[in-house]
Amino acid sequence: MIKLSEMNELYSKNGWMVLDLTHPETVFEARDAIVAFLRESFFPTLERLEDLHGHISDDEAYIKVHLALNGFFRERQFAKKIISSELDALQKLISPDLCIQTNPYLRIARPGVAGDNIGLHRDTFYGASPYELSVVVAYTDLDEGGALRIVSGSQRTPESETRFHEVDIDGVERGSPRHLAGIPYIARIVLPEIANEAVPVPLTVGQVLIFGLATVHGQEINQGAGTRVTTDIRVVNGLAPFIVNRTGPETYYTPLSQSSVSEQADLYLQANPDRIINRGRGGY
Ligand SMILES: O=C(O)CCC(=O)C(=O)O
Ligand SMILES: [Fe+2]
Repeated sequence: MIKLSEMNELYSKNGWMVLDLTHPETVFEARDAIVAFLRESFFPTLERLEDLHGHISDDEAYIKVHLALNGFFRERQFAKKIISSELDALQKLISPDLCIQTNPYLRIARPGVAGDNIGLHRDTFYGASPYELSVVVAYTDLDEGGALRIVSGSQRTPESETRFHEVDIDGVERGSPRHLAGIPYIARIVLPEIANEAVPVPLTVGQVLIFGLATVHGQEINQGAGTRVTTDIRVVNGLAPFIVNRTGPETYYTPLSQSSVSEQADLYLQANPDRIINRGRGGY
């Protein structure tokens, strides 16, 4: 179990850390519900989520399963349950004022299928703020081959030195089902000399990987034996200055927690709108 002071130290040094959840049962419940849903809707003989790729016959079936699972995950509000159960640690790491991504993405990466991944990148390539964090929850154990990779300390490297090239992702059209399921149609991938510095971060179910969106991360291809099923849940300080604007719906973030000081300040500002100096929480 990692201590809070250690958590801050690791984050300051590397821009990421692995956390053992204090309530891993929220993740086990979500994992079991996902398996039950897949058995009922698609694959009656599925036993372990790791074996999902063996049941998916082709890309068309993959897309269907991916979209259905994304919908199921969102509808059941698993992200909110998991993050809420870990509120203490996250509030100490980030702030008592937190927002959570309203509709996080569920990733399914079959072993050996490059098109299931978005490659190594930092989300600031796409306009994310360096204040935002990704909390990656694993529903399958991920060994070195199946794990996401991270470039430690890359959050401090200027964008001008973090060069990327754009690649078309196979079978993903703008507005297509896969695009809507969280795969960009054009991926911005770091150049090989940066990708080569990335190290795998193995996870077991009950652990989460937390990284800032300026830290280079991702997976080029799942080289593990099993399917990778994860959700990356954005969490951000509710008072973060969104110096880097992101386009997108107003509802990208939902407020999750607030200090009483911020609550009272908000009430003051509601009563005195002329005093509002920035757009505040989740104000994309
Ligand atoms: O899980 C993945 O494949 C990508 C996750 C990611 O890029 C993120 O959390 O920002
Ligand atoms: Fe990312």
